[in-house]
Amino acid sequence: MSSQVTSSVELKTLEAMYLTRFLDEKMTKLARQNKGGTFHLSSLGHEMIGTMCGLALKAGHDWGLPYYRDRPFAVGFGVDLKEMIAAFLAREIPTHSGGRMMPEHFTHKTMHIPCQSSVVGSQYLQAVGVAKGVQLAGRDQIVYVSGGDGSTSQGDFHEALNFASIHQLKIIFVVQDNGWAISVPVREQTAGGTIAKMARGYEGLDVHEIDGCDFEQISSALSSAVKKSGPSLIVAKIPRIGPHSSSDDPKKYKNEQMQLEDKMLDPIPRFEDWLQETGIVSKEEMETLRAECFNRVEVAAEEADLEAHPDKESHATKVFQEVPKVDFPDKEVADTSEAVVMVDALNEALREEMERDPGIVVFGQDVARGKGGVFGVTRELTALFGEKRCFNTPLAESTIMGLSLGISLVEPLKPVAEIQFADYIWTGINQLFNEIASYYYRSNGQWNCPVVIRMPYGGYIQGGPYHSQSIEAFLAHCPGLKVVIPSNAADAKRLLKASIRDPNPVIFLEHKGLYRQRVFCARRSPGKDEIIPLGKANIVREGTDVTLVGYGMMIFMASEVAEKLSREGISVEIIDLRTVVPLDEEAIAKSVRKTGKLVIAHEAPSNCGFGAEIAARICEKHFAYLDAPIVRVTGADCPVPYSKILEDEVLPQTHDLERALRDLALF
Ligand SMILES: Cc1ncc(C[n+]2csc(CCOP(=O)(O)OP(=O)(O)O)c2C)c(N)n1
Repeated sequence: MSSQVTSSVELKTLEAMYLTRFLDEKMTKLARQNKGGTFHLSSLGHEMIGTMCGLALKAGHDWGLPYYRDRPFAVGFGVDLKEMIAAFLAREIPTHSGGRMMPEHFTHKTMHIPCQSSVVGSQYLQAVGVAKGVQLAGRDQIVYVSGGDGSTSQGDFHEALNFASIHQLKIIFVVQDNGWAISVPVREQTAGGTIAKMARGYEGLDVHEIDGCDFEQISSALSSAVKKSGPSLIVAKIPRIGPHSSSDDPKKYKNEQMQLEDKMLDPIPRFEDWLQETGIVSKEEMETLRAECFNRVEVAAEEADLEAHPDKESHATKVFQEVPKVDFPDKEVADTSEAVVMVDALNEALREEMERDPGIVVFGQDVARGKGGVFGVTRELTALFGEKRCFNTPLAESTIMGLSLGISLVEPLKPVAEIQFADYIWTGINQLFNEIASYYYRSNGQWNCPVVIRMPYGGYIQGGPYHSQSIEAFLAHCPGLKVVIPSNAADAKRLLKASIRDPNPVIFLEHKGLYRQRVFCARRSPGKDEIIPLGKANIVREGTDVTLVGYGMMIFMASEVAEKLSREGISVEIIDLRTVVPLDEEAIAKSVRKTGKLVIAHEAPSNCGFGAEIAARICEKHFAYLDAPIVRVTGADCPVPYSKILEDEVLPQTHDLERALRDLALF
């Protein structure tokens, strides 16, 4: 480095470190003044490693996913001071979250800072997703992600290193190891005392173990990581000076000597001494810079305080992004072509959409090449569209979900991921519920996650407890997710297309028992441009005596029953919801107004099942139209067992539906 350049980098670093320190001091004061923000996480001790990483990258070009203690990165990356303080005060500013997120969870779309959450460790897989997206899009951008030593105990951290190493992604992982996770010391957190030892096992990952308060060590590790085309991990040892947060008292777990030792390691005086000793910056220059930085923070705080608080009427807005209205004649077009089963209709939908939109990428376990998924839904997609657009992931559901989120942020990419069985989504549920679902809301509409997650679900195939679950009620309970369940081949194709074109996260549940069901489910294949808007139920059969509402397998079974009952003079109206979120409540209400009687059917257990939600809504708003109690026909409140004899007892059967419908009709 020439002395000219060196001097400029070092001065910029010092400036960013001062700004960070003064921000922390100001925020500590503001937290006591009841101006909107009360919770503060200081970055004292972390200033040098964070700011230097921010300064090494280009905001708006490269990507930053800094964790909550990494305000230094945000300052180095160039986030506006006023905006940071306004976010701290929970104000309604266009960037960040508009008061929806705690202030240290940075986000800024144009600067390429995706919306960070409170979940320790979840950022790593999202960053890997962004880096994979960058690689797929053929861009020359670097992805930075940071976390504390505690976060490396999360499985997501290891999944992220694994995926980044397999795919040789251009990503820099920075672990800011301050030796503590709140009150837990690193010896109780990490076998071997440092994550660097373990991480060296990931082939293709460069690991740098450095003193995170040493300018030269950071410069050297960073310049190597920035130049490398693959992944790097920098483990930077630093002190955490002071409490974990404004709610913590370090005296409960650090004695005075330990606290003093942390202070002695303060990177600011240490850097100042070094700059003076080397003659790069004089004492006077430093003093001038320090005073300037102090003033800039003071001015920014005054300006931030002028920003408005969020409008209380906006509290439940931006849960979903608006979808442009589609006008589709919801009628089957007469066609003589041969009927296709659901699995083929889904494969056609994927092929046609991938042809239409080159941004679509398909991934999951076993989805690629000859196998094409354990049910064959993604067959031939790799052959048709190449390895980049249909690829296998490791056997790790959290990876699939975090990857989906990250890739979806790299426009114009559109992830369509597969979870092999809905029963296995649980290890990925943190990324789905805590991250993907609320992304649009948390970022105040700055970012959306246009992901589609396909999952085979449901019983009646002797799949036992782990290949039979119907999980729609869990999913529907989480705000921000759309949940789609087709009951026949034509709907499956048109709904999958609608899901892919939707800007919101959509969970697409495919009933395994219907995949190859021909008698009831096969349909002529809909045309390329046919879609069904999500949230539009289908009147499968019109009737006047009793309404049956269901989805998936229940529609097939209820149709058989309704046919039989019609011969006894009982007229059943069947409503296939097709999507449980959004729910076509009006279609149900309209039918109940006509029949006065309602049976709700699903194979999931009754306790807190989706039927309870439908029943509650109808009772709340349409009670006056009911001529009889609402009846639920559901699975038993127990897991789905393997033996056919036991499974038949647990899952609703046609005779259960028949009894319920007949009894209610005669009520
Ligand atoms: C998944 C999860 N578990 C627990 C918490 C509560 N929590 C917040 S910060 C923290 C400690 C994190 O320590 P570390 O990763 O070392 O970072 P540091 O705060 O020391 O910088 C904990 C337990 C959380 N936010 N997320």
